Amino acid sequence: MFIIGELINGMYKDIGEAIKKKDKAPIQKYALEQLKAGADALDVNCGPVSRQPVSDIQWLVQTIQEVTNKPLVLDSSKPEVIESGLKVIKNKAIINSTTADVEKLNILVPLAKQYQAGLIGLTISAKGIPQNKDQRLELAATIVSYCSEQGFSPENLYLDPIVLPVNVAQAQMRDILESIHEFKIISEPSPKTVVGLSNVSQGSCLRSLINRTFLTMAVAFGLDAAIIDPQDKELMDALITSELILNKQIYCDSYLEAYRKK
Ligand code: THG
Repeated sequence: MFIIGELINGMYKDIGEAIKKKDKAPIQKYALEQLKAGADALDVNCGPVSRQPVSDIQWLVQTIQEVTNKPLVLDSSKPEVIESGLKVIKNKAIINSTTADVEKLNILVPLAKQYQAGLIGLTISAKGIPQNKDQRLELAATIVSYCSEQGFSPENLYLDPIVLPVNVAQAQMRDILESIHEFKIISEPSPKTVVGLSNVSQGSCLRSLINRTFLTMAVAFGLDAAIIDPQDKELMDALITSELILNKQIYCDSYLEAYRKK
């Protein structure tokens, strides 16, 4: 599993404050702690309160790059914010995200090619969030065919079925999971799949249990990457164990420690 740490997000109070005050220490601390806990990449999101996201994202990218050369996942719904982040990036970039709308694809696919970046494609369009897996698959196929027409390989594309909170969209959970498998067979080579895991438990009690149960199930449906809190140790243990069960990790009595030492 390609693990993307979710914690550098202005929606968190301390990160939001640090961005406002341009205080590097908390940002660099969260970056290093997430990597130490097992993150392969870091999501970078200025959050809903940032008033100048175009410059804030540059400050975040530069601040994080001072302490790591791991990939950065530029998370914004605004293409101008993504482009601004790309201008200062030295690490590998993943664009988070495009939708299936041609206006967005027209901007973000060329940018991904220009910067040799990965691209997350949300299966959403101007018409809103799909209500079933047929609509999800149709939007996924739109994104894949646009990318292949532009010569952007599906191996650099991460399709996201958009995880909804279980407390409001319980009836959709099975479709979301099945979509993960369906996305993998759209093209050859396959696109990759990703989810923003913590969405599933927003507004619920027992958040950590819901997160790790959903992630374990998603692993069984073939999930490639996840935006998660890597500092949730029980979540990481469940993730490692689900990969063990699927024969993606070699068994030994101390497999959890063995995985973490890698
Ligand atoms: N897909 C993609 N990118 C995404 C998402 C997705 N980026 C953002 C988000 N969803 C993933 N990241 C988070 C980060 C935090 C939370 C959920 C998803 C979260 N935060 C607490 C909350 O809202 O309750 C904040 C608590 C606090 O303020 O301290 O749950 O789906 N491609």
